[in-house]
Amino acid sequence: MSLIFGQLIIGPPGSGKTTYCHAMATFLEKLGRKVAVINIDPANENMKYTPAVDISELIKHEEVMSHYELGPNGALVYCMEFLEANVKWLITKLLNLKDHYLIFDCPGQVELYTHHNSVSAIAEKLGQNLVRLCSVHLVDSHHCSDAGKYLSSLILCTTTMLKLGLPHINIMTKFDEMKKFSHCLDFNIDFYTEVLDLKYLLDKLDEDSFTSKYKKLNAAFVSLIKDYSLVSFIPLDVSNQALLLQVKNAVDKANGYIFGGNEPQDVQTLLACAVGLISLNILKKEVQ
Ligand SMILES: Nc1nc2c(ncn2[C@@H]2O[C@H](COP(=O)(O)OP(=O)(O)OP(=O)(O)O)[C@@H](O)[C@H]2O)c(=O)[nH]1
Ligand SMILES: [Mg+2]
Repeated sequence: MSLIFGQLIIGPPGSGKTTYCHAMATFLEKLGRKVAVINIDPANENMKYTPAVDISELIKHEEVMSHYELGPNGALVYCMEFLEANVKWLITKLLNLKDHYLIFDCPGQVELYTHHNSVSAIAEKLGQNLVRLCSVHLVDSHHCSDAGKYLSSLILCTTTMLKLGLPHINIMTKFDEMKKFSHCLDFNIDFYTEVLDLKYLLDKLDEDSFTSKYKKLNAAFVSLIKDYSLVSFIPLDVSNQALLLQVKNAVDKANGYIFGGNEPQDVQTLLACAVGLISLNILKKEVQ
């Protein structure tokens, strides 16, 4: 039996998951890969891609809300539990896509990845059926503009990685937007993407009238993140081919796809990557 490889795209609401799924699928297709996007976000509205499998064929978010008189978050939890209970439905659909690379567009409710068990149970079941997944956790780069928000992103990433237990990549999305708030950045870009010495972040938290109230708590969080030392980010702007290539390479290593043989490389795409790399370096210089 052959393995199926893929990515589970997770992250807070609006972090860019659906946009990423479309951009990464298009990028991989240009490189010659056969890709299927699987939508498991029952509240997904504006999909630019056509999903090969859509959870709304199984259960509808609005119907759950009205039938059980639940709010949007409660209904999402119900839908994920329903998908877990009917995981065979999903597996049967995926087995028809054996020669495809899979990209899963997931809901943006972070508790599903930090506390609830259904998503990790579904991923585990897929793993038992030879689907090799890497979780790709998207965080909006806007969080770098505030020390407290950045710290909460680091905690979110660490908790999610530990809870899901999958090979994991963190992505800082909307990197093209960095220029807009570069005046609010306390450090250079590498500090945020490589999660450098967090002692400096603590100093910034102490300067803020709100976060300085929680000195001991901040220090405990920072020491936890340092002890696990699991978090770093790959920057991404979906319109930059070089950055998409960087993400693709990291994910291919993480889920083991690179060991599955060669794929044709489209020359135009590789050229666009080179141009993208130059524009990234220009952006980094502009922001610093
Ligand atoms: N400038 C910029 N905007 C982006 C990028 N990626 C996504 N966006 C924008 O971010 C907004 C949210 O994107 P979505 O893809 O809908 O985010 P999501 O995580 O799927 O959102 P939910 O499903 O509601 O949780 C949209 O307006 C996108 O156009 C990027 O790389 N650069
Ligand atoms: Mg979405």
